[in-house]
Amino acid sequence: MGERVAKQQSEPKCERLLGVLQGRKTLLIVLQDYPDPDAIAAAAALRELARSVSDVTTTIACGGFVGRAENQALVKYLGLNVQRLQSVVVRQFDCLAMVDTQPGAGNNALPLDRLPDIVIDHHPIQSPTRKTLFSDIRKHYGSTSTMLHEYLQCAGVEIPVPVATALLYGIRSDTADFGRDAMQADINAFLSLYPTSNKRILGRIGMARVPREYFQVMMSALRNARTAGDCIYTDLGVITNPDMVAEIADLLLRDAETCWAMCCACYGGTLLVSVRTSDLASDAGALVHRIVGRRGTGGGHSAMAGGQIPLKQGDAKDVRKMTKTVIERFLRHLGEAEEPTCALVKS
Ligand SMILES: [Mn+2]
Repeated sequence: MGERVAKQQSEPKCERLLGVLQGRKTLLIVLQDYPDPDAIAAAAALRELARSVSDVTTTIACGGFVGRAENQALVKYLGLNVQRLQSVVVRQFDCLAMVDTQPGAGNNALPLDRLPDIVIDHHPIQSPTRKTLFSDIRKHYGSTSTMLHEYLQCAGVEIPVPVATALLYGIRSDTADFGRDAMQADINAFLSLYPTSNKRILGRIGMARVPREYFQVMMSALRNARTAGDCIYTDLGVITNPDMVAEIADLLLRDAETCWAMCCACYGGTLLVSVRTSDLASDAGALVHRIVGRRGTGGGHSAMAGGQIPLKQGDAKDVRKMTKTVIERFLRHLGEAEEPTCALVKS
C-alpha cells in the first residue's frame, strides 16, 4: 500500500524527468565535495535512469574526493570514476544534474552562475533550486537513494545488482539503519531492493580496511572530547580526510549520557562542523545554522546536520578563534554554556 502511494507521487515527476533526460548526449552529475554513500548510489541510479531513455554518456564529479574507506569500496564496486569537478569542462555537457545536494548548499563546488537542469535531493530547499528546469526536493525522505529507487520503478527500469546494492547501502547509511530521519518510503525502498542486492558485498563494504592514520585521528578525537551536561564535542584539529568529522560525530553520540554530539575540524582552509542528536523532537539542521553563523553555510535534517565556515587562509589565529566560537555557540544554544566541561576519557 505504502509503496503504491509513493509510486503515485513519483509518477508525474518521473514523466517530466524522463522528458528532461530525453535526447541528451552528455550528462554531468555533481555530488557534494566529499560524497557519502547516499550521493554515490543516487548518482549511479540516475545514470541508469538516463541510459533508459537516451544514448547518453554520464560523468560523475565532485569538488573534493571520496574520503571514507567504505565509500571508496562502494565506488570501486560500482566501477564509477568520480572525477574532480575542477578538471571537467562544465559547459561541454548538455545536461547538468545534482543529487543529494543543491545549488547554494555550500557543500558542493558548482559555481552559482551555472545552474543544474536537474536537482534531486532530500535536504531543505535552497532558493537557487527553484530556478532549475527540474527539481524534486523531499525533505521528509530519509535518503535521496529512496527517491531514485522510486524513479527507477516508475520508469520500469530493471535495476542492476550493483545499483540495487548501492541504493540499499545509501538508505541504510543516511538513516543509520532506520534509527534516524527515516520514513515508510525508505523502508519500502529497502524491502524492494533487498532481494536483488548483493549481501556479501554489503558486508565487505561495511568492513572496508582503513589507513593507519584513521586510528591516529580516532585517538585525538577521543583525547580532545569534552562533555557538558548532555552535550559532547571534540575538535580534530587539521585533518586530511574530511569524512572523519561526520564519522566521529556519529561515534560520540553513542555515549549513553549524551543527547547532542558535535565534531569540528579544519580541512583545506575550511572549518567543518558535524552535529548529531538523539533527541527526536529537535532540529540539528537549525542548530548548525546558528553555529556557523553568517560566515558559514550548513544544514541538514532533524537528527544529523553539517556545516562549513571558510577560514582566513594561512591564519592560525583565525582557526583557533573560529573553533572556539563554534564550540561556544554549540554549548550556548543547548543551554550548557555555564556548565564546567569535563574530559570524556582520562589521558
Ligand atoms: Mn543524503
